[in-house]
Amino acid sequence: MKILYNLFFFLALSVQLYAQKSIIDPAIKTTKVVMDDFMDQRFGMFIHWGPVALRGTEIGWSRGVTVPTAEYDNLYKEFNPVLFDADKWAKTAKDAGMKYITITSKHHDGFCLWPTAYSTYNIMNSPYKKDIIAELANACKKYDMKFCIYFTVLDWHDPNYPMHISTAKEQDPKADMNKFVLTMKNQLTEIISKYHPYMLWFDGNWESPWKNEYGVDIYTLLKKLDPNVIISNRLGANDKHTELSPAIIGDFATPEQKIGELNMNIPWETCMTIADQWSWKPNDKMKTLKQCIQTIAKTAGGNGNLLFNVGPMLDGRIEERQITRLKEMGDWLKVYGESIYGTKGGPFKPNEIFAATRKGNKLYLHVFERKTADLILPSLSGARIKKAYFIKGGQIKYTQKRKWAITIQLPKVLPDSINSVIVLELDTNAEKLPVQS
Ligand code: H79
Repeated sequence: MKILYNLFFFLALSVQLYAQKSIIDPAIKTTKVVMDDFMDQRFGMFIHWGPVALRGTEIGWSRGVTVPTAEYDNLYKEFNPVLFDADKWAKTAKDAGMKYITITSKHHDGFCLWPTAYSTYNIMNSPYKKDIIAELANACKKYDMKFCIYFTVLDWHDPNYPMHISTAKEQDPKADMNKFVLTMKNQLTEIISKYHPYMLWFDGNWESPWKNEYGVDIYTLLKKLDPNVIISNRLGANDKHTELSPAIIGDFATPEQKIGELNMNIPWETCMTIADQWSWKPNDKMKTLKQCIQTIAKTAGGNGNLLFNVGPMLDGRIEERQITRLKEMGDWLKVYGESIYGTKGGPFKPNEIFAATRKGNKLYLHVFERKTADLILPSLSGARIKKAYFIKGGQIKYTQKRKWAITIQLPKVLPDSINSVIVLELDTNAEKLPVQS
């Protein structure tokens, strides 16, 4: 009896919890066709920018911490990036082999890079007075890049948002979340109708004022404005960034500053900085070319996209050493792009030695290091290799023996010191192979 009572209590509680969390109507969700197109792009540029570049500290987070709040909130009066050249940014991304650009329209500090009618804290009240978002949207069109917009749901600057600093412990009773959400909806309507973004990258869904119902409301509004706009999974209150399910609001998962795990079931995009900080920092420690290339290979190998971040300087330029690094990535992708774009990840989990991607009957092995003379792979569920060769570096010796386990004889020196890609042509569709644990 007691067990039955407990069971009843448990069920009643579960129903209540489930009922509390409204979910998105499946009929309005972004379609698989649209999501497959997004996932085929594989590589994009993230841009974090704003008046904070005048201090070189972290965007949003340094406000009221390393830069006094009043000082931070007045930086826009000096923000005059006269060397901003949207064309150059878009070309930099294009030359890096990137297929899309996502820029911060508004970060946690509340500053708007576009001329919004719903806040005076925007670019038109800086000495620069030009619509940065519009210029970049146009440059993206010219270079055939998809244009995407980042927008955070928390805003430490807006008096209607109840937290006014990152370290706030209590909510301001004078704030009004209904007004705040209305402003947000007006701004997002503006953004969609002015710039027609391919994707919206929401952030900042973890603070206490945010409620799941706001997220449902906003997702529903966005889908009315543009049924195909893609939406990141940071709109639901406290939803985990690395997860996606019908209970989570959004279309793709967003692991941050780490490569997502191999997952064939949900779309995901890792966002990661080229150096340490999201916004520009003088002498920030930049990743090596090896780290950059292996990051994109391991991300694609896990079946995800990579949104690689740069923070332009206060004068509007992206640092030359970063442009050079990005160009080096683009040069690698010019040779090896077929093993990244439009591929699926797996069937092996990426590790420190290699990652795998696949397309049609080809399995691509991205070899990072010659740890042993033979690279031994588990069997491919009965699939047989017909041909094996380096994309750049010629034929390769291999054996496929008992139960079809594979041994690849690596040359003494790998043809590419960063990532040598081997093509295994199979007698079957590599994309259908089950994931190997
Ligand atoms: O926009 C970028 C980040 O600013 C934003 N998401 C990406 C895309 C982000 N907001 N919050 N967080 C990420 C997580 C917060 C991390 C923190 Fe910290 C750790 C905040 C305080 C300690 C990092 C380290 C920021 C300041 C110190």
